Amino acid sequence: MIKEKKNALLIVDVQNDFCPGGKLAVKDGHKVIPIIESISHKFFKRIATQDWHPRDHISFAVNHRDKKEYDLIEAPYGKQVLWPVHCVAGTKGADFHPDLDRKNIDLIIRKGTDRMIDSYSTFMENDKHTPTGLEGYLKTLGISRVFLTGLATDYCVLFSSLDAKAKGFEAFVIIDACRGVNVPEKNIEKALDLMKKNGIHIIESSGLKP
Ligand code: VGL
Ligand code: ZN
Repeated sequence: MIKEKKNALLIVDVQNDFCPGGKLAVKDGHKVIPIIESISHKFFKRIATQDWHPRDHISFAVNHRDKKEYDLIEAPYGKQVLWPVHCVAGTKGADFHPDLDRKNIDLIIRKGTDRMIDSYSTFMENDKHTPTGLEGYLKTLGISRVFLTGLATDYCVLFSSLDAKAKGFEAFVIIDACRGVNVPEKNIEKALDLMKKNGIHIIESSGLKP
């Protein structure tokens, strides 16, 4: 029933650097993988995203003098958190986690590839102006409902869900298939509030139709 042509699964940034042992590890990040694998077959299209930065990327603290990790800077497009070096294009840290089954992925979208712009959302870069192309892919295929999973709940999943909704899709966050950074404190809680306020559905994988 759920494998209707209007439903797509978005697998956000399930990459080595966001999993335990990685450069920007999300607690229990790898635990989303068996859940994603268990529901993947229910979807018409499965899109995976990769955070994919050049080494001199604006979001890396080491690229700013007198700044440290998790400081905020004023970028040309607004506030930007400074991160440890992570997901450098072409490195092992940027690869999908080895347990994620690539054969079930229909499309890969890479984001954060411009040195001067970070990209949390898989639809639009942080300048809120530069598209990734995902909207066109989904709309061309007649997809109207986006189900989100992956890392991190309070960054890329949050901003992707908000943009999905803003672009006219119905958005569902499969919460047991997501894990968050939770920096600053209570950030995951705030993210969930913001999702709900914006009409994004928060569901459990067990609630999906067989
Ligand atoms: C992400 C921080 C920096 C994410 C990406 O995938 O949520 N978070 N880059
Ligand atoms: Zn990043």
